[in-house]
Amino acid sequence: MEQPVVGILMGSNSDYPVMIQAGRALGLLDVPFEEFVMSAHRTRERVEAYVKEAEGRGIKIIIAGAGGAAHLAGVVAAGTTLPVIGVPIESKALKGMDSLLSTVQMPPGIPVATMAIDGAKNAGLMAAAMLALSDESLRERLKKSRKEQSAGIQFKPSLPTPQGGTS
Ligand code: RP5
Repeated sequence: MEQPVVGILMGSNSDYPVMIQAGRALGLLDVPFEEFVMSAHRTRERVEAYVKEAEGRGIKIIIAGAGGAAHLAGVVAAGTTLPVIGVPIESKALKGMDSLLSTVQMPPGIPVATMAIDGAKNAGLMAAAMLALSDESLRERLKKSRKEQSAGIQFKPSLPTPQGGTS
């Protein structure tokens, strides 16, 4: 198996239905990744241990998704100079506004590149775009997938078109 270059972390198993999208996006572009559940609050030591050795194992980018008082991405970013992409997960009480603000409002000095609420797919694509800066073959795969995406955007009427109408 290829050495993972992207680490996908999430605060809880309940985040997985969203965070799976990051892995799917990377997988479709043949970018090797690894995924773990660990929480800035509930398993702080696990997060610290992961962050400490990630770079040495060849990880180049970390994606961190969490909901509520979402500190995971910030805590990860505090422990490494690897780029960290944050995914605020939609929460029950505040619909993800808590997660978004907790992730995006990093004080100057420790950046977290924050995606939209539940924006895990874009997190995967952003990681791929960063890696593509120094990987020509990945850059070509990314361009091809953009072209395919564009070709798939077409008007598909869900209601009968009025007579004489064109689409
Ligand atoms: C956060 O709390 C997790 O990232 C998750 O989004 C949220 C709720 O976790 P569970 O109570 O579902 O485990 O730490």
